[in-house]
Amino acid sequence: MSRTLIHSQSHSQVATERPVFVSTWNFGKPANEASLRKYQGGGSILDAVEEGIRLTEADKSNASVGDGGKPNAEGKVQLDACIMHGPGTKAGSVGGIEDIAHPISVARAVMEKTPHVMLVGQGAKKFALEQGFASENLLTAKQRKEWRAWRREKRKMEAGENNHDTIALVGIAADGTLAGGCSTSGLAYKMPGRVGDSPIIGSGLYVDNEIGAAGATGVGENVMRFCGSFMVVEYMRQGLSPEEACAETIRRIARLDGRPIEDLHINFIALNKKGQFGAAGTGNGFPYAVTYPGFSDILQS
Ligand code: SD4
Repeated sequence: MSRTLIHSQSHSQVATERPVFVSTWNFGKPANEASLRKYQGGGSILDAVEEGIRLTEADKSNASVGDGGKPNAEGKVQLDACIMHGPGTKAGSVGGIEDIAHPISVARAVMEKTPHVMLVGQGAKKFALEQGFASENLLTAKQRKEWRAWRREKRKMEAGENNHDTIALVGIAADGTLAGGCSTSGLAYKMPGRVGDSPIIGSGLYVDNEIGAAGATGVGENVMRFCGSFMVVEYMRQGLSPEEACAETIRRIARLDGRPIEDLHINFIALNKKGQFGAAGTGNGFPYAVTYPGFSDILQS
């Protein structure tokens, strides 16, 4: 197995100020900035994480998160999300929820208002409606048109096409409290009922308040079989830097999976308790966003 195909920085960088927000892809930057504003306005680190992800969910031009996301094979948008709060290792999650624009907030409500961690499908929607979330059609005209074209062609959507751009966003507060969230419409034109890694605690996201936090994006099937984000955090616990923990997780997944690393299409971000951050991915440079007071930019793993 080639190590050179894992794209990661040579050194994990460290934020000089708190709070710090780290998230996936270019669209992570405005999300991080919304998180920072929320925090600086008096919100908790959990409020901040939720706020940043809500910004991405509300962006109709983003075809892989929230409103405007690509639908499943039957033309229905089914969303996955989870949230974690470091103190007490609290978690909430929704899988395959329909017609609700902000699954991250439903996940938070599951965490805070039920004795459970995860609700799925109709049960998740029923709970959201009871909590006062509005039911709305999340399939935009553009996505409907593209889905119809896809259905006509009966084309298989290949992994690695522009069909999987989840937001995972993790943050650390001034007092060291960690939180994180993850939200996605999942793989485009997925089988109805298919749930990926994103709402699965330990796969699409993991937050350990003693060590750090990690999140994933890419082909969920290649993350959730390995508890990918949990693995990243465990490597940080063993002393690896965030960037090296992400890269080592990818190496281990590739070794166990057996396929060439470039066929896996997975990426991880990580942030440790010291404010060091890093990322790694299997593609040709994975953009991720880092924001803290006085700094906000998109970096390449
Ligand atoms: C999934 N991991 O449903 C998600 C998709 C994704 O970047 O991350 N896209 O498999």
